[in-house]
Amino acid sequence: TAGKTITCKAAVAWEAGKPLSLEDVEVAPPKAGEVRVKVEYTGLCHTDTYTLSGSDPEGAFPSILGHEGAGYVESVGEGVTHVKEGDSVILLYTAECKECKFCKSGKTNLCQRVRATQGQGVMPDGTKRFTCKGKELNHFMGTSCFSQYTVVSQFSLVAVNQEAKQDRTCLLGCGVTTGYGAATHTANVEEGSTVAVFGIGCVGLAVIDGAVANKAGRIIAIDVNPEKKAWAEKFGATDFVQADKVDDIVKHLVEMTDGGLDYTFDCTGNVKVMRSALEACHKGWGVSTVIGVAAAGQEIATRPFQLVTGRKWQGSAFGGVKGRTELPGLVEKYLKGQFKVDEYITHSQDLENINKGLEEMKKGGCIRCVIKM
Ligand code: AHE
Ligand code: ZN
Repeated sequence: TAGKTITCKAAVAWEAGKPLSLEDVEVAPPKAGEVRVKVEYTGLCHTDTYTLSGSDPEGAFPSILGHEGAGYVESVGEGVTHVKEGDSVILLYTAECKECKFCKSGKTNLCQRVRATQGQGVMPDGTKRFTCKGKELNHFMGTSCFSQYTVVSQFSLVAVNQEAKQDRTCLLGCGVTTGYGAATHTANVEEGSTVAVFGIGCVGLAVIDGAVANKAGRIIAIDVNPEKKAWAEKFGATDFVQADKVDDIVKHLVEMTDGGLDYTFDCTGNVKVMRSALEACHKGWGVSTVIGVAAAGQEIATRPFQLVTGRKWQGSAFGGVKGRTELPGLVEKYLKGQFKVDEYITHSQDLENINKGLEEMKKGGCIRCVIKM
C-alpha cells in the first residue's frame, strides 16, 4: 500500500453540532517528513465533543476529529528516520521536534514546529491528505484519529513497546498523560503535601494517580456527582467533597486543610471552578494548575491580592510531558504496573457506533470510551 492512496472508513464531522457520519475516505500517501498510520484504537475525549459542538475557535469543518489514538506505522515519507513500518505508535497532538526554540528551551513541552498549521487543520506544507466525496477534509490536532488511516507529521507520533496493548496505550495520547503529568511534572506535587482535584473524570483521576505516585499526604476529590466518590477513592483520594452540597467550597476546603491546599488542579474547564481552585490554595505557597479547556470567550478572574499573597496560578498542556522523549518510558512504567491505565476504560464501541460512544460520554459513569477502529 505504500505510495498509494488508501480508501478506508472514517467518522467525518461535516458540520458543527451534527453527529459524525461514517464515510469512505481517501487517505493520500505521506509526503516528505510525514507518516501514514493505521489507527487501531481511539479514546473519546471531551475536546472532540467540544470541537464538534462548534465552540472551538480552531474548529474547522468538514474534518476528521479524534486525538487519543494508537496504531501501527503503515508507511513513511521521504526523510523519516525515527519510526518505521510496523512500529506500534501513539499519536501526539503535542508534537515534539527536539529542534525548535521551545523544544530546546528545557522549559516547556509545547513544541511549536507544526503548531500553526495544526491549528489550521492542514499538514505542515499547508495541504490536506483526506478526501471524501470529492471534498478535502481538514485534519484535527495534527492527528485525526477517527479514521482507520491517518497521515501525521513525523513529530506527531512516537513508537512505544509493542508489548503494550493499543486499546490501552491510546489513552496515553491525551487524558491519562495530561492528568498524571500535571501532578508529577507541571506541579511536581511534594511528598506529604495536600492536594485538591476539581472534576473527577479521566483527567482528574489521572491527577489523583500522579499525586499518589508523588506521595501526597492528603488528596481531596471534588465533583458535583456523588458517584465520583467511589471512583476517586479507588484511585487513591483520601477525601471527597460534593461541591454543590457545601455553601462555600473555598471556605470549606480552607477549613478542612488548616489554611488551604498546597496544590490544586482544575479538570473541569469551568472558569468559576478555576477561581475556586486558586483561592483554595494556601497563602504564601499554594499552586493551582489549570488543565481544563474553557469554552471560547471565557475568561478567568480573581483579586490580584490572591497572587500578591503568594498563591500561584499556572496551566499545563499534555501534562507538561514531551511525547517522543517521555511516552516510551511511561509505557514501560505501565507494563510494570507502576501506574494506572486499564482502570479508566468503562466503555467501548466499534467505529460504526462512535456516535453512541459520544452520547455515553455525557453520563457520569463514563470515564473513557475506547473506539475499535
Ligand atoms: N483549540 C482551542 C484550545 C484547545 C486546547 O486548549 N487544547 C489543549 C488540549 S485539549 C486535549 O483534550 C491543549 O493542550 N492546548 C495546547 C495547544 O497547543 O493547543 C482554542 O481555544 O483555540
Ligand atoms: Zn483530549
